[in-house]
Amino acid sequence: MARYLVTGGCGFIGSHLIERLLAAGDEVRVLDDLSTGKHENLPDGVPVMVGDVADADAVRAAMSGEDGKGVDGCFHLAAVASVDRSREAWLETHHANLSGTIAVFDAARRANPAGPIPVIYASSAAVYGDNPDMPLSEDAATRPLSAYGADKLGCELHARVADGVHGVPTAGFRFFNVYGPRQDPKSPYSGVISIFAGRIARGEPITVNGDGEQVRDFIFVKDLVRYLTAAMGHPQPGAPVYNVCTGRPTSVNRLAEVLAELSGRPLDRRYGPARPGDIRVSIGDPTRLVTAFGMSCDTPLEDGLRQTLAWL
Ligand code: NAD
Ligand code: UD2
Repeated sequence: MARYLVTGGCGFIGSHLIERLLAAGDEVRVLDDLSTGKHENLPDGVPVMVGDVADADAVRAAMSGEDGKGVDGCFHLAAVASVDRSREAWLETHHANLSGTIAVFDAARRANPAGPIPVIYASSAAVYGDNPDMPLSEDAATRPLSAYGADKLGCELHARVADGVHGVPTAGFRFFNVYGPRQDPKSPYSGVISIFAGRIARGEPITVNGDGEQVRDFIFVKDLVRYLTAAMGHPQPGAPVYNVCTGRPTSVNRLAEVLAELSGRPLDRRYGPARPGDIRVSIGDPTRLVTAFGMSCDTPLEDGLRQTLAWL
């Protein structure tokens, strides 16, 4: 049994990670400012410290614990997870997304008298920006277009410092488009699957931005969290980063049709203007991920969508 801190643990991905850690018999505590996360996402009894991940004292306190028991590692997921929010509130999201990550690395280097503890953190496919070299391998050029993507790339650069200068083992995961139960269907900043699923299930129209032929690489959340726990079990030197993706493209139009079919509802689809700066094609190459961890993101899209619809 190990003890972990999960920053952003009250959020969508964090709550699935915690479910997996608890099922494995691990002990978990959470640091979250509840800006988008909710207590209800977690089972009773998980200690939640409400605080800002960019507040160095709060992160140190969360790592040392109210009972004085330190942690064996940190999963760092806290961030403002929205490209749109990073445009509206540039400096504020930068504090959470980059300063918050440095605060975590900095606390990790002193968290344990026995030595630095490992940090497994969330990066994003947004680091690739408009790179057209599909499918994107981790060696593809990074050209972020948003403050969100720039800060995630900054996290990866500081992870190299954490590892090389301070001896903090890290692994970064460039999530592509993640979906599944507990992704908030009501938030305008949420992912397309939760927005469409929620609206179709309520019998409301959906709006497709542009012609709907833009494609994404959708990852089911339960597939993703297996990599996070595997990486914690085997920390590697050199601050590695991994795509988390399937390599399979799905267009927004196709997604809408499959969701309508699975929910047994008619599809009321309207076309609106293309979203400014929307990426046309985003597909990852999962080779490095599969080679390193010996497992692929294998939940078929329709199965993942069924589980998402069942949760609504
Ligand atoms: P989420 O919004 O559900 O979870 C983020 C959590 O962080 C929330 O509980 C929120 O309250 C908390 N948080 C935000 N700012 C904070 C702060 N300053 N201090 C403390 N807590 C704070 O989003 P998610 O989809 O679960 O995202 C988790 C991680 O994965 C984020 O780092 C995000 O950038 C990354 N990511 C998500 C996707 C996706 O498709 N969902 C894609 C790429 C990367
Ligand atoms: C996702 C992540 C983002 C970042 C990025 C990496 C979410 C919410 N965002 O951004 O954090 O990691 O990937 O590249 O997961 N769409 C519609 N109608 C709607 C909503 C969306 O047509 O009502 C379209 C949208 O214009 C886009 C596609 O659906 O073409 C996916 O949009 P998204 O917001 O789910 O995700 P994305 O790829 O912009």
